[in-house]
Amino acid sequence: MKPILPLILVGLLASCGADPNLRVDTVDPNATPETKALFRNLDQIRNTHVLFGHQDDLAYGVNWVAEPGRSDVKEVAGAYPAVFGWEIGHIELDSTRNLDKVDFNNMKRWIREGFEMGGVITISWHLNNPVNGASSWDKTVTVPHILPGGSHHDVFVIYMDRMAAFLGDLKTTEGRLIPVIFRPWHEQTGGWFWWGSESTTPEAYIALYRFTVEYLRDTKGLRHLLYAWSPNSPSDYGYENFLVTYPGDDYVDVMGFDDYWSLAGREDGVNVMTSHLRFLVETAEARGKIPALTETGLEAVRDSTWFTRKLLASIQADPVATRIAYALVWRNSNGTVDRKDHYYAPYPGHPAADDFMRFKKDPLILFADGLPNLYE
Ligand code: BMA
Repeated sequence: MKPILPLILVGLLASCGADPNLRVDTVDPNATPETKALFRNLDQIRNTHVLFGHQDDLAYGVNWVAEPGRSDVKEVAGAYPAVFGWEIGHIELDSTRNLDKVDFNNMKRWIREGFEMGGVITISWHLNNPVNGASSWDKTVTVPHILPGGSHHDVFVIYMDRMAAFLGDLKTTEGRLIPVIFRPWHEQTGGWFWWGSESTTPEAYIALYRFTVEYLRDTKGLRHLLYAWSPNSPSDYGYENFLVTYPGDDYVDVMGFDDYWSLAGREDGVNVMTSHLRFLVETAEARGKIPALTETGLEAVRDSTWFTRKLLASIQADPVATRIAYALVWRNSNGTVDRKDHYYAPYPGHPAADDFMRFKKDPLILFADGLPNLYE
């Protein structure tokens, strides 16, 4: 007789991926109770749902800027996103607005609003180059000069201090710190940022990432951060190289990648994305990390069924792939004050609006209106 039960058990364990002896804790062992709860709850909820996220959702949309309560996502789908992405590039310059002209005081308020809706806050940082003042999209070799002992370390520390002050000021009206998934140094396997593959070695990159975590956690004592690490799409470098720039299990809570390419029209795109997500989930689970599709989208949503037939289809095609915690699409730039046709969620009247409503209704997908309490 075949040993059916043990096989089922082995199968179950394998499907959960993780080593049963794995210690699963946050990078910051002293994180606030709400931050630890967010980590645990994201890890739970991903077994049954995928949270939908949108960058800069409350700040502006394709046809409006800074109007209270507005959100392109809500105006099409009837609910706010479950994950709110924000960008703090230029906080390091002491600027009042970020690199996309979003006022930082407004951003703090919108972050509070998103949190009070029960949503998840994640923050990226396209900071300027501390050595030459150029933008993030500068390829000068920089990282060795800003690490401890480097010629521009002091400038970098000023940048970090300003950034940390902003993060430390994200509080509820009662003064409780709002948990944040901080996602610095993203897309480093792409060659376009000064911390990217054309300008750093994996060793320097890892040192930079670790310095950042240690500075925020140990020097600044910030207790409300989860740390996300997200290289580019594995299509760029192959699965075998995914962990080459991984800062290590002690430095990462959320493991993801940014992928705008797989679902941008190639014939086999859905299969490619499914395979990437499956790989991501298995890799993250084996390390006790939370897998997430940290950035994706199709610019101007040029395919009217992209949300169901590309994004949702690629997640649903494999039960392992469905165990990502969230998928976030990028911002809906306002064409009059910012880039034209640079938007990733539909707005009312857009050809992809109906499909986006179908996406919202799928039982797998959660927007803010369907969230349980993630902070308890
Ligand atoms: C990029 C683009 C830029 C923007 C940056 C930071 O991918 O959207 O226009 O400045 O993100 O938000």
